[in-house]
Amino acid sequence: RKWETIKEYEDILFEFYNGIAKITINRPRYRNAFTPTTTGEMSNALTICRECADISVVVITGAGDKAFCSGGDQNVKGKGGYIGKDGVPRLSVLDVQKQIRSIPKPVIAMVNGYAIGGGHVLQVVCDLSIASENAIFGQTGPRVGSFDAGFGASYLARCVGQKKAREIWFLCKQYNAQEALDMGLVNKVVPLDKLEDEVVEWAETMMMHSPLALRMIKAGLNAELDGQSGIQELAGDATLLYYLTEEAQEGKNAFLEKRKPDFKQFPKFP
Ligand code: 2NE
Repeated sequence: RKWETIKEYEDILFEFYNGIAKITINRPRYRNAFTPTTTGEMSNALTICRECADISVVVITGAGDKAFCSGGDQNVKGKGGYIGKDGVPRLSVLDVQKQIRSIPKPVIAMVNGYAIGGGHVLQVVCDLSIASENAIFGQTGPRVGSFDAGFGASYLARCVGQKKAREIWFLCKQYNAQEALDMGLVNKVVPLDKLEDEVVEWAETMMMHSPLALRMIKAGLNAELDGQSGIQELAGDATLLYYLTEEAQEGKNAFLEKRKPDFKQFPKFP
């Protein structure tokens, strides 16, 4: 399988193969911990994934065979957030989480090792997670002076249940891939050397299905949980579909032609 580089970055690899864009956090020296540079680049890549019609499925993973992502890089954690090259503290991984959730295409976490702390939350917010047998999952926040009370708590609880989510956060234990599968944290576990094949197979299966149907079901599943912002996403998709109709075009045409619109010509479905 030949992955082609979409764009060169400092901290991530961004590659394309057969409709699939792969974002790889490329800091194996630090178990793929992220800095503001890493998350800024991920945001940029995800924006490209959203805009590019050739990209149908997004895969997020980590370089090497030890870690998916170990969360925020503790070397640059300062007062108020993670300090970037501009000296400003930020929590920009939250923007990455929001993008993963709102991009109207399936996002698969290819969990190839440790998914810990903010790295664990990243796999939680992906639509699907496929893990290798050596993957290890867990939160560390309360042990290292951090927490993610957003998607990292509420969506986690939706996946594994309230009791288990509280256990994961309060005790900061680590869980192996089989335990993760059993509690509904991931969709499937495969040997490490089969991981990418499995992920590509899942992506190719989804690519045979209607992209608009996948988009609407993702928005619907999110809307149930995301309050007004989730409804806004779903409503935006409804508007997109409405704009594809002759009925919506008639309103605009009538305005531009300075006449009364004739909406009676369009069928009203029961
Ligand atoms: C990931 C884990 C369990 C791996 O353990 P192991 O034994 O396989 O590797 P080791 O020796 O701990 O790590 C290898 C090197 O990577 C660095 C280590 O310091 C070590 O460096 P050297 O000793 O060789 O110099 N490294 C690993 N993770 C790092 C990190 N996150 N930042 C900087 N350097 C890191 C084990 O390494 C581990 O537990 N890592 C820390 C996990 C963690 O606590 N992450 C932060 C959680 S908070 C967060 O991510 C967050 C949030 O809660 C809310 C918003 C945003 C972020």
